[in-house]
Amino acid sequence: MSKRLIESMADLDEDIVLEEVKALKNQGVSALQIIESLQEGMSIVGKRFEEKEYFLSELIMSAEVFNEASQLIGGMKEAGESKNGVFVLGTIYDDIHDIGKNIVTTIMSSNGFEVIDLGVDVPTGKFIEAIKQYKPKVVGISCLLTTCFDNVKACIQAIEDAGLRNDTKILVGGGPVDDAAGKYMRADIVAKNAQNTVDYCKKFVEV
Ligand code: B12
Repeated sequence: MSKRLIESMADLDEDIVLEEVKALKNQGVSALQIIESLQEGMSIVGKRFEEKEYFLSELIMSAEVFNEASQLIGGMKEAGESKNGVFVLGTIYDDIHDIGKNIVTTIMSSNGFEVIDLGVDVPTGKFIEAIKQYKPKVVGISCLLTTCFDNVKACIQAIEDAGLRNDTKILVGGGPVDDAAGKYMRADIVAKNAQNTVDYCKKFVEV
């Protein structure tokens, strides 16, 4: 990881962030490794927000800097040939965070999955409709707010009650979702980053 990139992202120093992303790219560092450092910087932004050193305006600013940096990174190929089946994903209702979900979308597309992105603040009914329509092997639910853990749990329960869980694995992800939260929500797997997501999904597709 790049200490300079982590720190400049945490300090919201856009010029240095962009300069460092360019430098890392020129050194041949992979898009996913650059994103890892940016994600680490975002965690520090989150901590400063919790500690009231940063406020909502800084959170908004962090999203802008991250998006600028992602555009520079490029290299995360857009949709390739979809040979691995369908992956449905969305951010759970009451949650509008979408940076991580969008990265997962791009990486999954470039790894041969047809991604149906339902967007943010997605109600349970929309997940259920999409599962009926697209019959995905894997469904992904993004959740960045601990206050939304119960929404994810309820959504997964509703998918199961609708008889749609037998052929579908459910992956959850997003900063605060750890293994204990995944167990509470009764998800099949918790994915910590986009590469994990690809690895798990490929395994599910193979079985
Ligand atoms: C940027 C940001 C925002 C931006 C979001 C902009 C956007 N377009 O997404 C804005 C300003 C809108 C925002 C708003 C709020 N936020 Co906010 N936000 C963040 C911040 C700083 C970074 C999130 C981020 O983008 N990280 C970078 C990405 C790349 O990482 P990621 O999302 O974790 O994704 C990776 C993995 O988790 C995984 N992944 C993610 N999703 C999925 C899904 C699947 C299916 C899979 C498999 C994998 C996967 O892969 C990704 C790539 O590796 C976090 C801090 C943090 N630690 O996360 C707080 C944070 C999530 N926010 C927080 C809060 C409190 C809020 C607000 C309530 C603030 C307020 N008072 O209004 C609102 C809520 C709005 C709402 N209803 O959703 C808290 C949540 C605390 C908690 N206990 O729940 C955090 C943790 C900050 C903190 N420490 O206090 N926020």
